[in-house]
Order: sequence, then C-alpha cells, then structure tokens
Amino acid sequence: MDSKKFGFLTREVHAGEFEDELGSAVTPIYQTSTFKFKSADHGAACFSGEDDGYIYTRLGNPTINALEQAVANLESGYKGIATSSGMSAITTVYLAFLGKGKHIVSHNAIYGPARGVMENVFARFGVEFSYVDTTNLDEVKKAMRPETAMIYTETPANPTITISDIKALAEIAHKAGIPLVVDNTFCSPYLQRPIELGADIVVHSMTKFINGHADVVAGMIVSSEKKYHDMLRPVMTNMGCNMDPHQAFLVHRGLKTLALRVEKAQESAIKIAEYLESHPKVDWVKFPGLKSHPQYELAKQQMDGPGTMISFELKGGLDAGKRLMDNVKLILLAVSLGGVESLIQHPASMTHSKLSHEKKLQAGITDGLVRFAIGIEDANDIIADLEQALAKV
Ligand code: LCS
Repeated sequence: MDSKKFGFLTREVHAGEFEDELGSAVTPIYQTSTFKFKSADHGAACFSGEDDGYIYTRLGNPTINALEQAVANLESGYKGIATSSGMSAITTVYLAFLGKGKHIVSHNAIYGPARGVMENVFARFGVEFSYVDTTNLDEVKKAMRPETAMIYTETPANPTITISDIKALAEIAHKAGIPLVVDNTFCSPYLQRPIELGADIVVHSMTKFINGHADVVAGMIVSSEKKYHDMLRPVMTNMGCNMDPHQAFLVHRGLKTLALRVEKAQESAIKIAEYLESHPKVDWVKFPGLKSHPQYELAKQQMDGPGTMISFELKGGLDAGKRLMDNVKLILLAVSLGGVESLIQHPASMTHSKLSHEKKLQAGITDGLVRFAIGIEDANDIIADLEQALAKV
C-alpha cells in the first residue's frame, strides 16, 4: 500500500500500516521501551545493522515506524524521522548541518522559536545566520556565503502567510551544493509537497494539521534521499528527541482524516477570507486564495489549495484587534493551528513575542496583525461569531 500508484486519500489511510501476526487492522501501540533479542548473536546483529530487528524505542519502534513511513510516503520522500515536537524536528535539522563557522540563510518570518533558538542558542556555538525575506530571491542570493550550509524557509510563513518559491530556492541551494529545508506545517502534504518541487528536507509540526485534534505535540523530518536521512537519524536518536509510541498512535489516527479535515476547513477559510476582506472595519487580509495576496499566482502553482490560515489587521490596529479577540465566543483565543477548532491569536504578543520590535516589523509582523486558524465548524457559525465580535470593535 506504500506504492505511489494509489491516490492521496488511499495512502493517507493505509500507507505505513504494520502487518502483525494477529492481523490487526491498525498498527497497535507497542508501548515498550526495549525489545528482547533471540540470542546474544541476534542482539549483536541488530546493533551492527545486519539484522533490522528492533532494539530500543529511542532508536526505533513499530508504532513510530508506521507513522514515519506514512508521512514519508505522503511527502514523496525517502524516509521520515518522527520527533517529540516540531521544534525538536527543526533543532535536529539545525544540529545535523550547522556548526561553528557555518551559516544559515533563513526566512525572517518563520515560527518565532525556530528563529529564537538560532539567535539565542545556536549563536552561542558559533553558528552564523542571515534572516532575509525568502520571497525575494535577490535577498537570498546576496545573503549566501561560502560557509552557508543550508537555506531554510517556511511557506506559507507563520504568521505573515507569505509564499516563498520552493523551486527557485532549491535551485539556489543546489548551485551552492547545500540542502533546501522547508517547514511544510502550514500546508501539510495534502496541499504542498516540497520534495516534489526540489526541496531536500521537509519538517513538520505534526501538532498541527497532521494530528489535527489539538491533543498531541509532535514533529517529523522527511528527507528526499538516503544521504540526508543518514545524517539526521543519529542526531535525533543521540539527542533523544524521539517520539513516544502512544504519541505516534494518536498522530497516525489523526493523519487518516487529514485530507477531509483540510478540505472542509479550507472551504470555510475561502468564505471567511472573502467576508473579512469585504468588511468595512478590516484594513487588510492575507490569504493565498485572495487575488490581493502578493504571491497569489505562485501559491496557485505550488500549492494544491490556499489552505486554512488567514492573517488580517483591523482599521483600529492593535486595540481593535484585542477587542475582537476578547469578544469571540465560538472561536478559541489560543495559539496553535491545524486542529478541528478555529483559533485566533496575536503573534506580536504571543507566538512571536520574543522577537524584537524591529525584527518583527522587518518580517512584516505588525502590532495589529491577528492570525486566524480556521477549523471544521460550520462556516456560517464562525462568520456569525466574527460578526458579533466585530460589532463590539
Ligand atoms: N513550525 C511551525 C510552522 C509552527 O507553526 C510551529 C508551532 C512549529 C514549527 C513548532 O512546532 P511544535 O514544537 O509546537 O510542535 N507553531 C505554533 C503556533 O503558531 N502557535 O503555537 C505553536
């Protein structure tokens, strides 16, 4: 069932499923930290790699492996590495490719901590960085140095919803002989497959669309080829940021309805973005499905749909945005995204609060920007909730 000849929905349901001797329909939770060897020689063979038997859950586990195979299949990648969180997926990638004197060119509007950990932690170990606007290829080319070891982007970006050209960035990276890493969290493989567009490594916060039910924190790294996977896997296992079998089971269960959930939320997001754009109290709306989006054409080319994430600003800026957020009733005032519930939050004081005011503005994160993650509730109910909250602004 891992064959690419099946459609996305079929693979989403069946890819990676582990066949056990009892004929379990879904991969059971192998809630064990360690595995018995048949003999001392068998144990040695497992460690040397001659036998692919399981050893210890930090190194591998059937429940986790099933999820890794499923996501790698959907991303058109070679293999996946499941991690404890999206942040641990990102830091594993940084650790595998960067070190003293190495340099990263990255997008200036990425998930706040993905930039914060670079500027505050990796900097202490001598890693250098350039945060530029990766939607502008000239800025990327100018930032490249002989020591540049990776180009990193998030598209659509959190929280500005800017779209970077994956194909063009891959060309720049490959000319320099380095990998392009794409955080595909905002799309999920249902709407965008960066490896098909030339990216080398994809990272995910599976806390979002892939799990989809706001009840698990989890991450994934998918490599396009063996050489990257072989660099990344030992970093993850040695750092110990592995997934837990129960976490893998829940995420895999969520994955099976990914396309249905994204389709439904996206249908609502299109209606809601149009509603917001036509509202007299709204200053601007950023949504890849609106013609007003600066990369509307690029989004149509590289994404299979505009997604479910909307950013907007009210005419009264921050004060008006706060009144809106304080008055929603159905929509939850909470960070995160990609779950069945609609969530609204204020990036400048929440997810991106650790960035300086200047860096926020450079990245397009204005004080009044409100980020809206659409869930699968009825679109009319979400719009009615916005309507009553906007009336109070
Ligand atoms: N990448 C992106 C694009 C994200 O949005 C997040 C989390 C991460 C990576 C990190 O993943 P985690 O470790 O949380 O699984 N984004 C969040 C957000 O926008 N609000 O709360 C978390």
